[in-house]
Amino acid sequence: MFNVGITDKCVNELHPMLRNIVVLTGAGVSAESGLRTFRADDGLWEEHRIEDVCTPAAFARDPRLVHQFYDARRTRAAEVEPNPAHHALARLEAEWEGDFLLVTQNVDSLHERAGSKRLIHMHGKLDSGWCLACGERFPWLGSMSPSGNICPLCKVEGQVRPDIVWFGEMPYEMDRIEAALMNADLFVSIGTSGAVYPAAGFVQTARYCGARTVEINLEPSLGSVFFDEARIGPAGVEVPKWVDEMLQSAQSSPMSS
Ligand code: BV8
Repeated sequence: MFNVGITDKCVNELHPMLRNIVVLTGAGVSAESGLRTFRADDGLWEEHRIEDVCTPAAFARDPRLVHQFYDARRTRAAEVEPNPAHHALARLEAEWEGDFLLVTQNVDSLHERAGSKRLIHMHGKLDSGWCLACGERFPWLGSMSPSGNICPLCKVEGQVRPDIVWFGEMPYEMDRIEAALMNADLFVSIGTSGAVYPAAGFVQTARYCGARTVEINLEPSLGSVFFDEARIGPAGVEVPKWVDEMLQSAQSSPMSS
């Protein structure tokens, strides 16, 4: 592990003030579960152009191609299991006395399958559908391709789209996320390249509002300069270690109410 800046001693010293935690995750936290990231050599964007599969214009132009892209990811996501990083974050949420919010850019459901509850999918979910005829959203399993694409509520055919935030679309629950960032004592970013906004700007907002900022990633992200501490290594190894440290130091100096 390569640890820049804060030593364990400082963490313990500072800990009494670290009540409110916001954690942001990206594709890197699900990589060890067997889900591809976007920008790695074998990443999703190697085979698919964002313009063809991840914009409203792409869906209007060729819904069949977009459904194929998300049907394949929905099938794959159902085949894999949460890894130690997902489980460690669920444990931190369950045992942390202060405020805790997990914001994920991921559309897989590995966080909630590991037990996370205080969770926001800011870019949507694979196992959710959105009917453009009646505007409703609902759980969706399996293929969304034209043949079986019937809204379970209004019964209109062919108007259900993936409930995913595409480029140019507003991410979900931005107000709740902004409020948590402004109230955070600690902001931790895990497994994300920091390439896409507004998520890539969260570290600056948190930092500006006085939070300590930590990055856990396989390599420094594009926003690494904004982090007080970088823990470089696989999330499945580094996140459980970091969570153990946080919970141990919480025990050694319980939070004043
Ligand atoms: C919007 C869902 C209006 C789909 C996604 C400001 C400046 C410039 C551009 C913009 C700007 N503001 C907005 C834009 C435009 C655009 C944008 O940011 N473009 C980029 C390309 C420059 N943003 C938008 O369009 C956004 N919408 O702006 O609306 C608005 C918004 C707010 C307020 C007012 C108006 C919407 C963007 C959302 C698009 N949808 N995903 C899907 O999943 O198919 S984005 C997608 O890419 C992800 O969700 C994520 O957000 C993003 C980056 O992916 P990562 O998760 O970080 O994955 P990546 O592969 O890149 O990196 C993986 C990392 O993990 C690497 O660093 C690697 O080292 C590490 N890693 C790998 N293995 C491991 C590991 N780490 C630890 N352990 C391991 N084992």
